[in-house]
Amino acid sequence: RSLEELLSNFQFQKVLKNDPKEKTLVILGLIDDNDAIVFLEKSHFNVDQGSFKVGDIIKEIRLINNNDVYFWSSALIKHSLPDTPSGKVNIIYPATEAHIKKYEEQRVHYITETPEMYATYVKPYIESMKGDRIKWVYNILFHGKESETFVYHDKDPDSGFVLLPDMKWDKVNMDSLYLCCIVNRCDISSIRDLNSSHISFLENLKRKIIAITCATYPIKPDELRIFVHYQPSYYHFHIHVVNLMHQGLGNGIAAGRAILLDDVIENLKLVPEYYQVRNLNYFIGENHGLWSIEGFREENAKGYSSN
Ligand code: M7G
Repeated sequence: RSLEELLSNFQFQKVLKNDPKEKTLVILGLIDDNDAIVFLEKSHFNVDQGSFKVGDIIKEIRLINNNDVYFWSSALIKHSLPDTPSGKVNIIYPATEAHIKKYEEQRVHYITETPEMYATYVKPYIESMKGDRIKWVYNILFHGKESETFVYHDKDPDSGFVLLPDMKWDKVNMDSLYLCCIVNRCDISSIRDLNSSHISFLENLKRKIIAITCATYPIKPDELRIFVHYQPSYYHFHIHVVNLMHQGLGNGIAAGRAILLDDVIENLKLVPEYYQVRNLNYFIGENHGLWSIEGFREENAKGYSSN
């Protein structure tokens, strides 16, 4: 079904999140009795320094007030597709309970995950989150889905990967450049599976990601933030490649979520089993599957009572 058709059948149920800073709105609704999530994001400005004229982008303007040297107004900004979109609309349909929970406004909690907590609760949880939930990943890697947008595809089953535009990027605005690198190998679910035997694999990925990204887009190596998430939403190893200037990703680059790929490599060089032996600190929302596991919550709380 087409995007337009899905949107015209969308029946509003409730607002999941409305973020004034990010200028995003996430709404839950129904399409033919199935849950659907619509994610709306207002675009930021795409400025070409060479030819930018502020008058050209204002369609209508109304003064609110002025005082001394200060003028403030409401305005309608000119937009057109495909080069200057005014927004980005993502739909998840049909949406599962897990999707709804992920996007819903929720309280967050700080977690200190010990290796024991990982073995007892997190690893089994990760196993349960594979299968259908990462179907989109296998579609990309093995079934040609989105292949028309691939920036690069190395098919080697061990060292290979796909580099492609992330769903979060409008593919127009370089300031918000966002690529996703998904590795072909299926044996790394998260950083907990990495050890020193992966160093050359990761270094090779890093080198190629930078070379390819900078050869394809007008961006320099020192303008990229290359990182992984812990916890990620999807447990098949992938790397986020984002313009350093881009802050508008909610919690995506926050301390307690994002870990620089360089830091991962450095840590593995220092301690071969770094990600097996240490506690990992991060935050998760109350809707996260791990937070619903009583034993996991109790173990986490113990860490606080012993301080
Ligand atoms: P993550 O760290 O597992 O979770 O990253 P996050 O979504 O909480 O950041 C997965 C990344 O894959 C995110 O940056 C998503 O925007 C991106 N992504 C997710 N899906 C379902 C797709 C997809 O179908 N296609 C593409 N191109 N990117 C996706």
